[in-house]
Amino acid sequence: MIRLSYCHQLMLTLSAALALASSASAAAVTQQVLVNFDGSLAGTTYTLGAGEIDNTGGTFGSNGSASISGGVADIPGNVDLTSGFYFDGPSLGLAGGLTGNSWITEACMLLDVPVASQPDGPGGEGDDYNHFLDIQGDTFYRFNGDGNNPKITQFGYWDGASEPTMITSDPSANQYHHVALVWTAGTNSLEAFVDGASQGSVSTGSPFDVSSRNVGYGFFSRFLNRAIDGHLDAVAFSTYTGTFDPASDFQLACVPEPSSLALLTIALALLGWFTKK
Ligand SMILES: [Ca+2]
Ligand SMILES: [Ca+2]
Ligand SMILES: [Ca+2]
Ligand SMILES: [Ca+2]
Repeated sequence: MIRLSYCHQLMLTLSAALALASSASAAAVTQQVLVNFDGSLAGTTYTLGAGEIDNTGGTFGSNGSASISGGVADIPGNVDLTSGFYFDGPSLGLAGGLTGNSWITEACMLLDVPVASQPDGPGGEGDDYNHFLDIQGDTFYRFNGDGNNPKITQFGYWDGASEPTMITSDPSANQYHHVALVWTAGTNSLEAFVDGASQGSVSTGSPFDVSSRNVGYGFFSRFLNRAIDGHLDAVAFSTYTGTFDPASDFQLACVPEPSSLALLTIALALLGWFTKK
């Protein structure tokens, strides 16, 4: 069963790779930050692993009690709400900043507990949020328990005067999901995706307000709080020109990696299969 399951995963990976290789991307995508958490943390300083990218000149790093093990980042918001990863947006050096460029921010995220059980801050209703994608302070994909019991999953942005939001279905716990926000600068619109499927889009016609320099993953990097209780297998931030196509333009594929126990089981199963021949 496990061997078939792994083969299935391998086939999915191969077909995804073939699809990427054989079809031209609908948009011209530039990878700006790509982190698989194969690097290392010393304090809050992240050193890139092989094949990883940080076009901010090395500002990608951690905060709070975020840690890395086995290529996966742990975001322990249940014990430290200041935990997460972020980079300095202006250090990308993009003319027009992030409001004036189209971009894709994405993560492979696993929630350790369901959305309804994600941690709350100690200060009452107003801090009952967990941001998993955060772009410069007022553009968000988050869990919101402020007046919502149970918490809702919500994305949107504040443009300085109004804040359109949409509620999406909750990502299930204990399995990886691909989560993404896509900004189209030409129309000032924000679209959310879960596992490649659009969750809708919002726009006020105006760009998002920039109240912070930071682009965050797993927490609210504007105030360095509101962390999730979960794990991140990879995060990526890219800019693009042309028309975004969710079938080809995401940079992360959240295929579950087999655990070392699963790999050992596969190895033993293969050994048994070969020795019977
Ligand atoms: Ca609270
Ligand atoms: Ca609440
Ligand atoms: Ca945890
Ligand atoms: Ca990883």
